[in-house]
Amino acid sequence: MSRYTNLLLLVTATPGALLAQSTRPNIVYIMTDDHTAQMMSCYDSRFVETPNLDRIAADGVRFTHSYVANSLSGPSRACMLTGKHSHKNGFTNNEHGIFDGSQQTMPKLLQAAGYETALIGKWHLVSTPTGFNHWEILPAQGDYYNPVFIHQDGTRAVDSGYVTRIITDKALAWLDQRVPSDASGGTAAATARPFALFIHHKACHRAWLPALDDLTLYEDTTFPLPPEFHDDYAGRQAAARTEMEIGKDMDIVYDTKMFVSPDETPRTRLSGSYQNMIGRLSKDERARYDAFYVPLSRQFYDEWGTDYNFLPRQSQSSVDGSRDAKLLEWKYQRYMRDYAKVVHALDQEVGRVLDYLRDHGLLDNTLVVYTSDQGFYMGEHGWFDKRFMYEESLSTPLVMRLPKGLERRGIIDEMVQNIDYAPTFLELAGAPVPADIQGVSLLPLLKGKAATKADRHRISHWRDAIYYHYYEYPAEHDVRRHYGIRTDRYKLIHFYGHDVNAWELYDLRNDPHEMHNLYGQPGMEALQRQLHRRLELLQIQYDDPQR
Ligand code: SGN
Ligand code: CA
Repeated sequence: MSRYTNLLLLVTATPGALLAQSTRPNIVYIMTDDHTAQMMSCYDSRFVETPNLDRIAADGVRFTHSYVANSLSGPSRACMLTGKHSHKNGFTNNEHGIFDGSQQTMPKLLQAAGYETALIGKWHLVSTPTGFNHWEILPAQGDYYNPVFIHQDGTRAVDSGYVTRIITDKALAWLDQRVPSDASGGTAAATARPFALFIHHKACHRAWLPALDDLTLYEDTTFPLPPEFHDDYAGRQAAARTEMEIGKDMDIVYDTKMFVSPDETPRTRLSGSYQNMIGRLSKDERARYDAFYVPLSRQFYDEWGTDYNFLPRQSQSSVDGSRDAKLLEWKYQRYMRDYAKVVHALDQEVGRVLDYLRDHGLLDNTLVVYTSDQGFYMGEHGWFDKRFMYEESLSTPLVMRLPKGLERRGIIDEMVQNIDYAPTFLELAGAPVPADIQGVSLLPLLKGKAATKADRHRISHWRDAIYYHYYEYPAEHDVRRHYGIRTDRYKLIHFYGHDVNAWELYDLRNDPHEMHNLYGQPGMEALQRQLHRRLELLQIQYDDPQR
């Protein structure tokens, strides 16, 4: 048992204290898919309101420099589960990866330390989950409407309703069966074993399908364009060659849902995959969906005609301010509105989890983590999707509500990464952190006044740079493979393989939107040398053979 856990027992074991308070802290880890900090009001007030997510930050801590190691679903999840970079856990990309479930993982180590573990929702690692006492997962990406779940006995069954709500229902049902109700009618006490519950949402992944109750939200909102929306990608080869522009790559039917119902004259190609998604709705549900979308689609095709090339191949930088520019902005507004609606449901469902924990006397003895598998572009550089080591998708939101004994509150500015969650949870559980885990425990940052001399030493020697490596190319969206280093001020990236071999260097203080690649510019020689050296040292430290 760690020194911290001993301290916790001492502090909380007052007469009459709930059983829950005298046990090791529970962990509720909520991870969403593609939810970016720009769309969370405690990070960015421009676009949406997320009162429940903000509640976690207001009562706890908010990390301002939180990053992933590989900005893609499966790889990010594998980093989180193992505390190791992709080249060490073996799951480098979604397309060809099968997670080796026989390897050491944090849930397994928590189990060995006496925790009961459960996983509900998106898994995306192909192999059967290991290390969980209970699991119910979506197959692959899963569906928004009436989704199928895979159960532990291997059976598959459809659950009726909207995926974000169903995942929450299942998570609360799991908690219910392990929290016996208190016969005296008072607050229920947890069973003696602490738990770690992993709630992995599908929201807000493409194609951003809202709950039917939320279809009309944000329809009166006109979202401001991000300043670098009309990026021309000058000096950035990989950025110029990607396929994630709202203008040329976002599909009118699949992404912005301008579907004309099959009983009408089909005036545009019908996206099969989109039909599969709304095809899951019951007749009545579909009527509600169509009541909102069909008039919008009619209006769209009336205005734009049916022979218009909705996917102009030219970069939006060459959009001339007339018809194309208008269509481009229209697509951006539809994208933002749909994404905002999906976030709304997410926020409400996270609120339900917080209320449940409060109502069952569990909140004070539970670490609640809210994060995403990566960030996302909301029109920055004219893009949607992620993958790049640029700020919007390298970052991931991270807020935590802390159990008693961890007294830190407010903003935490240190650079943290998703490989840090495993050692954090292990240290919190009083379990040893194996030496091959590459992340570092965040616990010293969370203790506040209770920080020991050793903790303060760890904080004053905190990492001053993070390492990143993305592998999925050739693949959808055409983002070239790259690795790089981010320090508090600079970023050095190497795009490699296939048709690209290019270095990029950014001064994040003077160029926060990463528009000016300084690599090879006069005067950059010394800085470049220094960053190359630091990058190499990180690759040696993490033992990445790709260097
Ligand atoms: C799907 C999406 C992509 C997305 C990947 C990876 N296309 O393939 O836009 O980048 O997932 O996302 S879709 O046509 O199926 O919507 S991840 O978050 O799972 O890594
Ligand atoms: Ca994702």
